[in-house]
Amino acid sequence: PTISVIGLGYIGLPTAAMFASRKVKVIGVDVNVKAVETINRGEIHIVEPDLDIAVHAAVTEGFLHATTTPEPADAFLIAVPTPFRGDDHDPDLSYIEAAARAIAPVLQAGNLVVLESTSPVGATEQLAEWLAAARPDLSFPQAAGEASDIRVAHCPERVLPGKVMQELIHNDRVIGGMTPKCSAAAVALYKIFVDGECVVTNARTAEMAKLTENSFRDVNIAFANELSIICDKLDIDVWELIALANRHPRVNILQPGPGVGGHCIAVDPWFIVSKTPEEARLIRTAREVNDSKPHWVLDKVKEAVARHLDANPGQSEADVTIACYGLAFKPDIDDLRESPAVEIVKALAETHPGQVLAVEPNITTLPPKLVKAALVSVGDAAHAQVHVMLVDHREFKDAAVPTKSVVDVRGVWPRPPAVPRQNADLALQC
Ligand code: SAJ
Repeated sequence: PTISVIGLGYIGLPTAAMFASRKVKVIGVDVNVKAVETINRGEIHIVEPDLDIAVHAAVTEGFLHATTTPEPADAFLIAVPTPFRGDDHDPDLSYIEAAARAIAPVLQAGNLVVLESTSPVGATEQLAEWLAAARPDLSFPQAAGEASDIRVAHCPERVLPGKVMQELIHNDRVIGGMTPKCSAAAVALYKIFVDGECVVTNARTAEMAKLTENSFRDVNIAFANELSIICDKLDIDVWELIALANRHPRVNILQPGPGVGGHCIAVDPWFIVSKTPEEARLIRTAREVNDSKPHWVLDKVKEAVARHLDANPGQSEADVTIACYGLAFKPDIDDLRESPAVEIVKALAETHPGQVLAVEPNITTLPPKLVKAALVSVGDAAHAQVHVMLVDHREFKDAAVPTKSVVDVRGVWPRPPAVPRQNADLALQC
């Protein structure tokens, strides 16, 4: 078969390369001319381990080529962004709609169209309607159900950035066709490279399954983040607490951090909330807890600066240098997009009168929004008066531990062991 992948980003390009690696002809389509040119040179415009080798091989062996205009194919995979709009967090399906309109003119009877983008419940049905509207003179969907000439299915991507090339092959896939024949066609397609099981359901359940996976993680991270705030107030080491609680055979608490970043976990739960605002109370609250964590971290840094000034009466805020460790949205990657650490450093650099240093071993230049901060090495940050650990990159675990005022939101630096509290009243009672 010939497979067309619409959207050559973090999901579409690895998926296109994966089909091509199985000697299937792949046409990659993207509106970004630069990305198309880069791929056609056998290079990549995004960072993902092993993707460069796969794309280079696919292009040089002639199995993958990229273009800005869709061409006829047997199957079309749509992997475009699905962000949310404004303060209401309503899903923005305009990229899916644009993809539907773009492929409609080249669709032929018997083609399969798979929506891979993470989508709110009902989006696959909506996609089918957009396709039908763009092909009014053709049979679909006048011939509805199994008689329709185009097969439509949802198969959400579930790969972890940083491990995309392995997870694409080994993860199970949830496949929700508009009809059983649509599901069967999609299973046959994914079986070309997927080793995991392809589990069939309907389109709405497949949509909700993906949203549920990321909401589950968001709710659990919110639990850890809330615990860290509670423990700070109660003078308890949250890292020790979680390690102790996790010794229970049925408890598995995640790790607190500066907040939740990335392009999925901080977005997808809103797709559930926006469809069912009255019912999705826990899911909404988890989002709010995680979104508010960077503000709490900023307050902690301000307290650390104030403590330093109390101990050094001759100094002013302008004399205090703050070193921040980590900018990426999670450890050991270079991806700074939607990163709570970036938001924290940006806010500090814009409000703190002294110097703000950023240590991020995975990048060589700071993004424009951090112009007021300076990118330095771990060693060059040692002289700072306040040290803020934001992302537990492996480089920081072996580096010298700062002895001065610290705010450690990832539990990297050693902390004093818990000792019995000296409490005179309690001692008397004993
Ligand atoms: N985080 C914590 N504490 C933890 C775990 C994560 O604070 O214990 C933070 C990370 O630092 C990061 C954010 O959460 O800021 C998200 O990181 P992540 O590693 O949990 O997930 P992503 O966004 O890289 O990828 C997720 C994955 N979903 C699940 O694990 C359920 C991935 O499988 C999905 O394919 C991806 O979202 C997606 O594209 O939807």
